[in-house]
Amino acid sequence: MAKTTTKTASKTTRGKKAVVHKNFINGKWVASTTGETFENRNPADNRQVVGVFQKSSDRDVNTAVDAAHEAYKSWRLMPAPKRAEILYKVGERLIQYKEQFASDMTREMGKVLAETRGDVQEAIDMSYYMAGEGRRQFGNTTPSEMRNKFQMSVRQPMGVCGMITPWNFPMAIPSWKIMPALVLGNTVVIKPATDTPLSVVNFVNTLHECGIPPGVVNMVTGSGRAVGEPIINHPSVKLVSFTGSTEVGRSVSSLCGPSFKHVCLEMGGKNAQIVMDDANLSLALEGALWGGFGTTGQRCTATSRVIIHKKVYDKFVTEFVKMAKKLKVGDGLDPKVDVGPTISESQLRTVEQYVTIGKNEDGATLLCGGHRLTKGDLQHGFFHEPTVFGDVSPKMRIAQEEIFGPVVSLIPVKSFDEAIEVCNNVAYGLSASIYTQDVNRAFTAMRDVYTGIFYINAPTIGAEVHLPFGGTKATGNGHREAGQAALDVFSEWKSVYVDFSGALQRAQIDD
Ligand code: UN1
Repeated sequence: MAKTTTKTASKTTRGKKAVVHKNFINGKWVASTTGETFENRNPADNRQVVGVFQKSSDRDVNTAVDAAHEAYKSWRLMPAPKRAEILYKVGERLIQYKEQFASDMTREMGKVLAETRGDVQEAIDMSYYMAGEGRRQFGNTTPSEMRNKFQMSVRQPMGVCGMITPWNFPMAIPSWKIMPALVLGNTVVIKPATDTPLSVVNFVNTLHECGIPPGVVNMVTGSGRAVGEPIINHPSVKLVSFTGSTEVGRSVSSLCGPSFKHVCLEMGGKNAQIVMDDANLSLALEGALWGGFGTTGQRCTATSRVIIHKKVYDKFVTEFVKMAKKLKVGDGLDPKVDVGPTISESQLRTVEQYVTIGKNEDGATLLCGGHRLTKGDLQHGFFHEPTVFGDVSPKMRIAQEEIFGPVVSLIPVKSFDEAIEVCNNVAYGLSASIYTQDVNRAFTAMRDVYTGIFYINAPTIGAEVHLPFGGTKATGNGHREAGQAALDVFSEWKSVYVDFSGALQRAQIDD
């Protein structure tokens, strides 16, 4: 079992002591200078305190950034294959801790155990993938125009990287950012989402146990205003990597603008699954159910729209509603449960508001769900029925805006061309998919759908770590996480020219 980071007993919740977790700065677990803490409660049962965390301030951030700045001096000089050995160990260690970390994660953010295991697995995958990059990080060598001149491009690290991470993939997404940053020689200050600091504590503690030197990875918990903004504004932070809402991403971007700080943003989505008249319908139904209600619809990649050819629309709708009604909602620790709670009261309210908006949209029909669940123990959590709207037209708000909850809009279309147009006609561009047996349609859709991720005969969720992750339009600012693309975020190119002719050779002028 992983050693817990701190042992101070705090509040008593149903007879159990809640652990107080500290910040991780310069290789040590330290309390915030504010002396204040906040509670992290289980969204499946709000009476349970999962842990107590530091309510930090800019003073803690400054100490963490200073530590990261200092540690950078030696970490950048450690050979990349040696840095990678630590990352490899992290992957090995996470395998040992997988069950514990998955159940911690279910308790802190609600998704079912199969999914939290998947989240930890994604961090394992990323650890191994980036460990491999310790022996790659290839640049180019290319012939010179001149005699006796050699040239190449090499990656160079940037320094301290600030990271602000979300609650829906509380270990996977931090790993997408931390692992490439580290293998390239950068150091890190991370602020986890206030709803899910425990998963980042678990991850950072594992890095620590595997030998990451003091100061290389630092974690400061607290709010966006008190911790996130000081990270973004600190002059020693060279890059900010943010995953969260488009609204917050916009302000992160504008804070970084004046100093030209690098900023990598992963934001909202309004992902669509297209179902053509020739689709394998049972496969398409299963895909839409998983994509729409997996993680309680709280993935940036969630299938919140299904665009269905009118020839199969009625059949699809009947079956889909039957399937959605059968989903069991409850505590994600219960193996019989399919759909966990939403993350918080305020997220649940947002879902309820969108249900009201949907009901009031002229022409849309609420086909199932639509209510908060309050029976028995569910009253203590933030549960909402899987909800389906039919006859949704593309311009409606429930077809345009990100809801981030268990709500799926079914949109009938008359043709393949219309399906593509509807799919593209939203502000976001993260993920999309098509179900068809026709190879020509599949390839045409692959070419014409303008998103960062595209699936054929699979739902809109399920990206793997060795391909780029991210989206177009309001989803991102042109960067991608994961895969080789992540190396471009966390390093800068240096082109190196070595003239061994012993003479001045003037480029573009001398022969
Ligand atoms: C997210 O949607 O917020 O592709 C991240 C997926 C997961 C990661 C999702 N591997 O669905």
